[in-house]
Amino acid sequence: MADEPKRPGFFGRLRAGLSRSTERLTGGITGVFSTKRRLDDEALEELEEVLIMADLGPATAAKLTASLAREKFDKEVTDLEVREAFALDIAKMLEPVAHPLTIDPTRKPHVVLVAGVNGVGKTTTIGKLAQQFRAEGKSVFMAAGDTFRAAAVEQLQIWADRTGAQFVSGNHGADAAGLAFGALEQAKAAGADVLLIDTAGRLHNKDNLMQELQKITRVIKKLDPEAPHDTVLILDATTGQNAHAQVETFQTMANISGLIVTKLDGTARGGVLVSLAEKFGLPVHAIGVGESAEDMRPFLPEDYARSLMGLNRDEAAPVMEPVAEIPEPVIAPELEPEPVAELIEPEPEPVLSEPEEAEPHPEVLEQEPELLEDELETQPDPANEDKPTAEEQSAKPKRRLFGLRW
Ligand SMILES: Nc1nc2c(ncn2[C@@H]2O[C@H](COP(=O)(O)OP(=O)(O)O)[C@@H](O)[C@H]2O)c(=O)[nH]1
Ligand SMILES: [Mg+2]
Repeated sequence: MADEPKRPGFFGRLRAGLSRSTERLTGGITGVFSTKRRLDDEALEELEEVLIMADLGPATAAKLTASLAREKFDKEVTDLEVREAFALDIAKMLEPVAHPLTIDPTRKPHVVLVAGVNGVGKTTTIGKLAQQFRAEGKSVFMAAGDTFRAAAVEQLQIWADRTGAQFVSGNHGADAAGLAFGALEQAKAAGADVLLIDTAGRLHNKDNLMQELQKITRVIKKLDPEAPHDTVLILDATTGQNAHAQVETFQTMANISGLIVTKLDGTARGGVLVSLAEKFGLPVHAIGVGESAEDMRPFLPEDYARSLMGLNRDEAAPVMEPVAEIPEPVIAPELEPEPVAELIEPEPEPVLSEPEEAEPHPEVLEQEPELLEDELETQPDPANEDKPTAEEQSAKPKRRLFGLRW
């Protein structure tokens, strides 16, 4: 994969994937600078709004406009100059978090635990990772740890067959930690390079989910005290700022070591990656820009920033042609995201202080087959996905005078 970014068309694919995000941003900026205009407080404020509406978050938006003001306040600027300046600053913000998922060849296997809410793309990402590692000549094991969803097990099996990975699964509802333990035993015995562990994104409640993730970690440590070597949280970019709540919640459950952000092709919310980088500073290993094995890109900050701002890769010239619309991704109904109510709107009190936590974790989880009511909750209307939420609307910057604000 190291050479892949140089392949012709790679940047074009990223541009196409990010087109909806790019359109929202460049459309907004061009709206502010339809003609050459002096960069005054009003223009800065309008720019800040554009950035917030494109999911960069209020803090990042304020930083970007403040930096622009330092350079160009009171000067005549064009939308191209503004986009160039933003792209430069965004690339700088993203630089510290861009870390590919590196497999340590001395570990046999290097264990990667994959976590995240249902529907964010965990299983698909495991397939894409397996494809990448197999192409590098590595031997890969997969553990189907989402044992309650038959479709999830079958889906992973298909990826294993497709990529030539070894597949380890259990009976319906089998204990995920036991399964992971068995998979690690087998992978060790086979001298495999990588073990990818899929997990459930939804159990009966957040405590069950936390216990399961913690138990998987605890149990595999019996075979390898350093495992899992990576615990990767998968985030769906279409959830916008809710991704922040998911990072916070999962950080209380597991020692999240890095992120992979998926579905950047299906959303105008690509700016969320910048706000995630700014807020959490967690490594971003890769991004998903489509459903197929080839649609995972290493995360390259400059390419990402320039794509987002509708700029070509290496030169300052803008891409003048309108960004092509790409079709909505087709999501199989049974695999549609099921956002978890308490993950999307985390309760104010910390997870660990909840009363159930006082009890020791049972070694074997008591898992009931029934779904809880909140599991049947439906997804927020995807048609509204690109519309700013009330919260985002209220995050609009307040008008202040130059000198106080910038
Ligand atoms: N457009 C698009 N779809 C994706 C991407 N990653 C995953 N998906 C789709 O999202 C749906 C849910 O993915 P899945 O891997 O089953 O999520 P999981 O529940 O977290 O394991 C599937 O239809 C995937 O094909 C991506 O980067 N782009
Ligand atoms: Mg899955």
